[in-house]
Amino acid sequence: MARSFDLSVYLVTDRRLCGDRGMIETVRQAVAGGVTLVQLRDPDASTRELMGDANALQDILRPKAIPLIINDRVDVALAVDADGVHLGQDDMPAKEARALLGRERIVGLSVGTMEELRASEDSLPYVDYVGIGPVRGTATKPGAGQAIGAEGFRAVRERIALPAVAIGGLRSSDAAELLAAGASGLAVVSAICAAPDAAAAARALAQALRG
Ligand code: TZP
Ligand code: MG
Repeated sequence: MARSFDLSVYLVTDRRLCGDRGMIETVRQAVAGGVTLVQLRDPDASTRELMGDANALQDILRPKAIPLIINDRVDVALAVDADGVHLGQDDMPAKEARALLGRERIVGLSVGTMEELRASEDSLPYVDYVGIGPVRGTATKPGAGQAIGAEGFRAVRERIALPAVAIGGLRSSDAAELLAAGASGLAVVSAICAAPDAAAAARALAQALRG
């Protein structure tokens, strides 16, 4: 369906965690370390800020053919010609997002619990991958819900016939357990954004995921 993508080292941005280095420079360094996909996530940004950030990220990511996914905002993804969107349970339903974005773009969906899985049944045919979590406790997203652990990840993952990325409180040391539970990769915010050396943090994840 969509263009090819690699979920293994999936960076979700949070500019509040990037410090003086800034979000764009953090992504530049993380890309040098081996990030395979970037999701621009900034619920507090204005539409203009989001578009500006997306354009700046595309300058870094396009030459390396690393997809840029926009969190929530189908309109922004279209306006900047991003590679796709990542939708939460309260965002635009995947069916409508797919109709707007076309077959080529990537549509991801967050599914954290069995209840959310049931609620997603109509959406999954329009989705390319799912994000499952929070696997561990996380301070990055207040209200992310109860941590489900690797076993909770596996239980949801087994019921979805799509690639799945694990998210929430994850570090490179979690890679082996989650790969064994069926993850295609780890989606991280603080493990890279809050790391003093974002390139080294991304490299450690890439190495752990390669096994
Ligand atoms: N969705 C579920 S948990 C989460 C998001 C965006 C935040 C994960 O952040 P961190 O810092 O990797 O725990
Ligand atoms: Mg959302």
